Amino acid sequence: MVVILLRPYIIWLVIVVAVPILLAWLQVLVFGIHSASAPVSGIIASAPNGEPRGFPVWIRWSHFANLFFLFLVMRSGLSILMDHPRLYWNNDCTPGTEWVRFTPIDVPKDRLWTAKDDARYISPLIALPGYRHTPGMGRSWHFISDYGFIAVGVIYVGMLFISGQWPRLIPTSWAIVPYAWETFVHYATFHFPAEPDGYYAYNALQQLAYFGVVFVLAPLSILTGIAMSPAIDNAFPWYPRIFGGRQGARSIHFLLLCGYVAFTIVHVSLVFSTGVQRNFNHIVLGTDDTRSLGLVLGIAGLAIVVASWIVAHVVAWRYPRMIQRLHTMLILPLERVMRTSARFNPAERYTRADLSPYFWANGKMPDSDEWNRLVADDFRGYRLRVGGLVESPRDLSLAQIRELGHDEHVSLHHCIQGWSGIAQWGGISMGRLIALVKPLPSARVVAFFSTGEGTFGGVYYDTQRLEDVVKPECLLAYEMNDAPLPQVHGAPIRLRVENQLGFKMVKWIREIRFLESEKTIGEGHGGVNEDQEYFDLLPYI
Ligand SMILES: Nc1nc2c(c(=O)[nH]1)N[C@H]1C(S)=C(S)[C@@H](COP(=O)(O)O)O[C@H]1N2
Ligand SMILES: [Mo]
Repeated sequence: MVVILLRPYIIWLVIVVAVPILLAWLQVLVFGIHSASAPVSGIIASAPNGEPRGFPVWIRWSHFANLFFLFLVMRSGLSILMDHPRLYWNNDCTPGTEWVRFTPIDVPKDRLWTAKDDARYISPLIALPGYRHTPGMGRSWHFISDYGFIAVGVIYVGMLFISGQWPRLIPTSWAIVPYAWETFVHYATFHFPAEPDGYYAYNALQQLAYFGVVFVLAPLSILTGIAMSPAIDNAFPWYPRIFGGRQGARSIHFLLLCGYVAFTIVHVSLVFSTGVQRNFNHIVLGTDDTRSLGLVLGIAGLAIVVASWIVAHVVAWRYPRMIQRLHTMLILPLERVMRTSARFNPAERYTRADLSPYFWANGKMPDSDEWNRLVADDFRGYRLRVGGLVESPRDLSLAQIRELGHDEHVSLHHCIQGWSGIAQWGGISMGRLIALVKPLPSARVVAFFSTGEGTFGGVYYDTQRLEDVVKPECLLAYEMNDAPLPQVHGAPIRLRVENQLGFKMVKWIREIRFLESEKTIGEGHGGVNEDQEYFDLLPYI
């Protein structure tokens, strides 16, 4: 299966891996091997008194903490990835245009195939929490461990500079490039070089690899992660474009994961093949000797890491609400800024020239008698009930809604599963409805109830903060791509709220209710997905 998926890329893999090895062999055959030792880039971190310095306690603990969080990040990332197991370089996500996919399924053309139908099973052995359609829990874990990963990174890089140990990692001369090549030639042709004592200095290739992971891979992962956020992409449309759009960022985010995995494999192999006891003593005990204690404690540490995966998996399914709350709590300050600062108002700049030729549909089509009657008379009998904490409740027909006005925008849709698409949406801004029904001062939250059901049954509903629905580009849409809203996309009326993820945009709306709090409806978590699948209440990211 892997080979089948990789087939179009074999040529690239060959070029990237085989060509340098070939060149290395060629060089050795023609010029011979120069020296038996790997060139050190010339910098040996030393203390002010000239003593060489090894790994102080902060390096050792941040190494462990980084390992701990990075694995949680990678494993939860895999869960999210498999919820839309296709990667693209275009914003449209048209099936067939993906550059790689992790599903054997060709999207059927003769029937409705929703993005949720397309989600895959992933084993909890490799992903957190694993199983099917779990982006809520996957995201909670991903973000919770992100904070750990970022905090450790900030402390580590800060200490690197404060302690003066930065020349360990950061090259100070271009000479490192030819040195690194020489080292590579040694390894690639099995002339294993005598290593510098890694406790004090690295060989040039090693230094470049560590530099790359810390100063290229990690920051790029953070930046491409941010570029998938609906609120960021809408407020700063230039930002995701740096990475080729939201899907470009998503693809790069995945390639960076491959980078971490490749690095880990090589790093661990070399740790074990170049004096495992000594290497473990360096990073675990901070001593430069060959006792076995470091290895023993190191293996125990790795056991803790593996145990954390099992614990995280169990907690995810036993106490999902706790994880959802922890995620909410940690993200709260950031969310407040994104909701209240006008800097984060949607300001997308797309035109009709950008419209996606394909737009994934999601969710369960309604199938109730009420719905079937509505469809049978072409929605002439449709009434939108607007009530709750308002001065003048209304029952609006489709014609009356259209009379309220026409607002429109072209926007990039961000689904929590990972796909996106650009469409034009026409309808009335929520502002117009608010002017009509006049919410009472006590109204803080707006709930949207659908005719359709949630994935696990029950009414599909979701809620918005009042601050968000009065922002530009929050629409009750009755039109998509200049035509009446198609049934699969939410006819006759759906919500568009462009600074948030797709699941907040209730389709097939039958009722809008103004409330003091979301806690009084459903299970109290603010939406059917929030109740049943632990999605975030305010998904700006
Ligand atoms: N009633 C209802 N509304 C819904 C859903 C649903 O399942 N039922 N799915 C949501 C999700 S997850 C997304 S991404 C968008 C998808 O909108 P689309 O089907 O027009 O692409 O609708 C949202 N609104
Ligand atoms: Mo979605």
